Amino acid sequence: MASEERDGDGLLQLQPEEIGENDRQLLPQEIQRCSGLSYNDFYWRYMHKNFPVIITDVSNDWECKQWTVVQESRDLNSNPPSASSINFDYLKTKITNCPVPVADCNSSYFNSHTKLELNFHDYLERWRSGIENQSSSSSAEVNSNVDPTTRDNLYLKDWHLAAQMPGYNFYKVPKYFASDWLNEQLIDQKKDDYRFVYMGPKNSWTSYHSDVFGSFSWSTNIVGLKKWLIMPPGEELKLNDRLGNPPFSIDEKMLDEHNVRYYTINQRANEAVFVPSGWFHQVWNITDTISVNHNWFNACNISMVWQNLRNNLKAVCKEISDCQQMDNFEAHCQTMLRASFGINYLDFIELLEFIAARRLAEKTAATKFLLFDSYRMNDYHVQYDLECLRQITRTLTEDPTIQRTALQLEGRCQQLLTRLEF
Ligand SMILES: O=C(O)CCC(=O)C(=O)O
Ligand SMILES: [Fe+2]
Repeated sequence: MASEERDGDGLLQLQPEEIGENDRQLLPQEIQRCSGLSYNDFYWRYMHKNFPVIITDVSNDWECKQWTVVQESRDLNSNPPSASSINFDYLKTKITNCPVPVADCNSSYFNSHTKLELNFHDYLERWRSGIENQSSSSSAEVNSNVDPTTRDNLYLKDWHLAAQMPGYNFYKVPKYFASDWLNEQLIDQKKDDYRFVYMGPKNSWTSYHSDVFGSFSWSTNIVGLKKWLIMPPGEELKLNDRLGNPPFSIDEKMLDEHNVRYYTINQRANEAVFVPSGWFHQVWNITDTISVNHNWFNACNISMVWQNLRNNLKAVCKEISDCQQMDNFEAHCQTMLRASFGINYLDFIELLEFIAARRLAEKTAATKFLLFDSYRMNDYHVQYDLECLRQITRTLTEDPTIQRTALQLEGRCQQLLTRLEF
């Protein structure tokens, strides 16, 4: 697929999809590692096909590179000759001692790691002393009586650092991930966004899951190594128990025993992993690791997010079906949907309205909006977003719940459709 390379100047050059002879939907043997991929190629070959990819060289010029220090090895024959480690002092000077969300990977509560809140500098100190204790005991490891499960295994995750310190530009969203309807709205409205920092010691891990809303995620390692096990949508059903519940944790042996089709990714520093919608995964930090990651959706996966929203509403309604006679049953279900899923029908429609208003302003009033302060869409991109917005809005207007409901959502969807069908 040939693409005109104009991404360098911040212009997101999308062109109509070219369906090639070899673009069959068969799953490739391996997840590819790409460098120098164009925006257009990423868009159609990976994001639109909902297939993972690893992109190299994404964080070379990020300020947060300084969160790490290169340790020169004393052993000249060692391989690799030098490794990076965490620059605890720099982190402390740059970031205040604010409360941060931490998961204890040594303990679980109702199928997730136990959560606690620590002050950032205290977290760093515990991490640093964990490393020191480990290196002082490692030489005597064979004789050591230290039970690894009694050591700290604290994972600082889902930390909204970018929102918390808006003036601290510690990273730059790679162009590939700039078409992001979710954060475009949330950042503008100063609401809780889906931009995160993760930092954790060797052996910290994230349990088996698929991402919030059925969104995409991208994850870039600043320092360290992560191992991922990831499977295409549908494969996860092979692992559910008789009640349909997924396991808390997986490994290769379990996946092989259940004939699950899966991929292993070994993600290094400076690499971004693109995680498609609905792909279940588990992630281990093989070394001390820091990563930046976003969840997002856009024209490519908006219909999957809508399907998830519908399925979750069904589940919520079923759960409280004994209250069906209540006057405001439908409104109550929407409240529960927001509480369990994170958004409800109104939130979803408001997001579509927001993106539609911006794209229409770009098209009709030539107003240019910058995505993540850096990127502009070309005309075709704006057009393509509008076409997808039209399709999803049409789907919404045909949805029985929206038509039936006393929530007055149908009128809003019709109005939006009229604006989009000019
Ligand atoms: O890095 C991790 O621990 C988890 C990352 C993840 O689940 C994601 O980016 O979707
Ligand atoms: Fe995830």
